[in-house]
Amino acid sequence: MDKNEVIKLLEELNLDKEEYVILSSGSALMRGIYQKCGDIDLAISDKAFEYLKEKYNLIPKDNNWYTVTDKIECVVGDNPKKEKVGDYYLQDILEYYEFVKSRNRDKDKERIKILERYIYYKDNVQDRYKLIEERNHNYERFPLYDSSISFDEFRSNLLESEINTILSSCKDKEVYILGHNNPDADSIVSSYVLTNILKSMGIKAHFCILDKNYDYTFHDKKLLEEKFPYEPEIVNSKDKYFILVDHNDLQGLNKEQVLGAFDHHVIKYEIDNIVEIEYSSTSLLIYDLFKDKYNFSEEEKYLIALATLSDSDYLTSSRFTEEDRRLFNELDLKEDVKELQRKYFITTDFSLGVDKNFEINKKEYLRNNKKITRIQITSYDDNYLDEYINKAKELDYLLIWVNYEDNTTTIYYEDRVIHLDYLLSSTYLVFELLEKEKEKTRVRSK
Ligand SMILES: [Mn+2]
Repeated sequence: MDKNEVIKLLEELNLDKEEYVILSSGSALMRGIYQKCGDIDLAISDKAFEYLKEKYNLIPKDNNWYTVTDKIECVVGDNPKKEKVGDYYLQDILEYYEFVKSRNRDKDKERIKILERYIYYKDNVQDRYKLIEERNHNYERFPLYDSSISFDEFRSNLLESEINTILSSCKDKEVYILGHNNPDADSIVSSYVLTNILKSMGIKAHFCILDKNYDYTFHDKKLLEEKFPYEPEIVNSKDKYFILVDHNDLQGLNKEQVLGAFDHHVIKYEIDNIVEIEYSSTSLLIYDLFKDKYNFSEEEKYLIALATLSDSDYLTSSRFTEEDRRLFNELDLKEDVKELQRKYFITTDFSLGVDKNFEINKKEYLRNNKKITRIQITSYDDNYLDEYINKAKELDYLLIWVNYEDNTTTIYYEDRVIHLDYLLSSTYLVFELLEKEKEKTRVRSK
């Protein structure tokens, strides 16, 4: 069953939502961690039990468990730790995680990994985005975690083990550190700096790009040409091992070739070992992870600062949090940010025409199993906005139009135009916003 099927089943059951908690794999499914589950387990109250007894032929099993239908089982009198997510109470995710671990089944290994990532990622994002929420209106990003268990130790252990797994898999190998297609400053600097860090640990690391589709993106071409004095090795991907930076999808590589990834984008679940944390740049993430273990040179810090400027739209992006600012300040950039922005922040070149700009600015995303193509336009006015909305309408694309003069954002998606009085350049945050808006409309039309 997928999530919709489970919701349908629960609605048919017609129980008061206050009277039950969805357990086990169903709770992971409802959070979007799993795509499917076999059946649903519910912990129900005595009241719900009385109600179900009238309606169904409950078949008793061990320990107060009952079979309700071939798809639903329930337990009475169990009191699981719970969390409200959307309309439903779900079993606390840590409790479920401990349960899966305790089963100690080989086939659960993949699940455990997915759960660990979710737990780490969820809490982490929540912390960091609280700041953004306060700044940019109050739409909830994630359900609040109301557990009394502290995540801190759990998280740092998890992170440590993920890093160690990646590092130990590099032993006795030549490892190529690779940014994403059409690399930007963050990809290049992350790749360069991580290469240096790994080398200092005795790993044979190579700062590289691939021989195809690895022209520097036009956004950062000038910045890289003038400020970045190194040339990556241009390599063929055949028979090589890679560590990815600034992305975590395979982009044509084989899964076996990829030892791990350091990234600040949403996890795509295409590779196994990922250190993914929401920083405004991967370079800044790498700096924070290794600053106690590696002595960053002044030049490396300078490059990390530039990459962070580029990835955060010169510190204006909603991704640039207070925590990022604190780290950024440690880098001790001696140049004026505004001046750098004037020189290197390249907005969309409208002289290229709408067709060309749609071609070079598009990026594909997979969101809730749906492929979405998004176009991002940066500008200092809205002169061409209508023309670009029309084009997005024609192609059925998501358009994110960011105006850096007025600090406004216009979003077009599926026949809706949304104007925001703040900058929102992160596609991920735009998805969240759109889903929230859609949810609101759904509730209203009920
Ligand atoms: Mn980046």
